[in-house]
Amino acid sequence: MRFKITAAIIALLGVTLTPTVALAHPKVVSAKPAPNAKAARTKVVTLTFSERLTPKMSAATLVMTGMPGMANHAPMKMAGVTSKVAANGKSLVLTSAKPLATGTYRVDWAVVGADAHRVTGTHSFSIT
Ligand SMILES: [Cu+2]
Repeated sequence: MRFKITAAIIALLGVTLTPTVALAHPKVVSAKPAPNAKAARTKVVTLTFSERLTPKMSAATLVMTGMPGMANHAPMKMAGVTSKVAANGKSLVLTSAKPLATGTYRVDWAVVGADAHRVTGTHSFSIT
């Protein structure tokens, strides 16, 4: 419970404190797993943005940034992960062929919204 509240506050701060470059740029409004969450094993990561995305110009990659018992884990791009804009037009869905192993991960995303500018960002979480 305490963790969920902390995660919610962190998520809220992240949204509030993100500098606004221009009002029209897409930004992440929700994510599953949530930002910095310790999530159960999954094959799917979903980032939902504040506006509709241009599917052809919007994609993400998944990078493993840490593994239990392995110090100085170099960021490793995960093979077998695809990304796609969902039917709602606002969610970018990453799907892994295999359930993600225990460790820490970072999504590197790049999307294009209504104003045609490319916007990039990252989203971090861990799998327990
Ligand atoms: Cu723009």
